[in-house]
Amino acid sequence: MNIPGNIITLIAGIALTLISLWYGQNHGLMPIEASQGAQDVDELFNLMMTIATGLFLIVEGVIVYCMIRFRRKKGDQTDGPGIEGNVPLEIVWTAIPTVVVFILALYSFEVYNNLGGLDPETSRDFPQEEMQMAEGGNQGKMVAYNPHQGHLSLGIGNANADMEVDVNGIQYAWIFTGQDNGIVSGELHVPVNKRVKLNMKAGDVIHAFWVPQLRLKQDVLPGRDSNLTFIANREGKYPIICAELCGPYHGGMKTFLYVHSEEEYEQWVQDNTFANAQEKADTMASLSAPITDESRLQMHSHHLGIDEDVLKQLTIDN
Ligand SMILES: [Cu+2]
Repeated sequence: MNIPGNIITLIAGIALTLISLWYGQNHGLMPIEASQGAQDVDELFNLMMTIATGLFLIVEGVIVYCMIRFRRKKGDQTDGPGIEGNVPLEIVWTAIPTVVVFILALYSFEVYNNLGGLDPETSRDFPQEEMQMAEGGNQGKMVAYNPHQGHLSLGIGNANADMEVDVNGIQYAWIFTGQDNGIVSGELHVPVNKRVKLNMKAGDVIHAFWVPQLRLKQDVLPGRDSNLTFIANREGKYPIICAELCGPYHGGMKTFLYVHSEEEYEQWVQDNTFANAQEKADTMASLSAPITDESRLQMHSHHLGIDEDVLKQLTIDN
């Protein structure tokens, strides 16, 4: 039976589409989603995987087919036919990638926008404020641009948040300071389903704050504040990784994000507020107590083997 070429091409096309669609949804490459917005990112990634799978199968399929179909016959030393130029084919393989790139560009723009990446204050890299100075009547105007207005920011989401945490990235740790509770910690603790805004800065070199489960990554640059706003919607413990080679111990620069239930978070705040306050009180007490000659002597007398009576005599004689 001789099946027409068109039918074979059609069947191969359908099979290719089905395989690509299935693998695009079932690649299992992503960790669990722990934030609102993670799903948008994954849908974009799945679309890219679907297209990439299709392209891979076409390219590899053609190679394998040609290897078998056009294999050199034994004893055949002749050259193949010289084929050159095929305008329709060139139009097709230029047009298809162009369309694919356009779709991905628009779609990724949309996802970035939905995540809050196109917040006017966040997205505009150099806010330019015109400063116009009239020079003597209408002789002319001098226009000055001030590229750094102080509110220059990088990152995703600048909207009002339920809580804000200051993040300092230094070689080789992340330091988190809660803005409303003042708790300083080497780990990030947040309540579930609350909008959290991270105000991030780098203390020395460039770092990158990355939590794969939130599908968020942001460079942290010295001298330029950046921020990340997210809503973690799944309780758990997720790795925070520095994704910028920042020095010899870069690999050790990791910690964890803890997403707590409301009550658990309150408990954590209480526990740490108490610990912090106690520490502060102790420090304050030892700093505020005046050190007199007597108390200093008393401190050292212990080591010198002088007892209380001798000490009293010494200080009174003095
Ligand atoms: Cu780092």
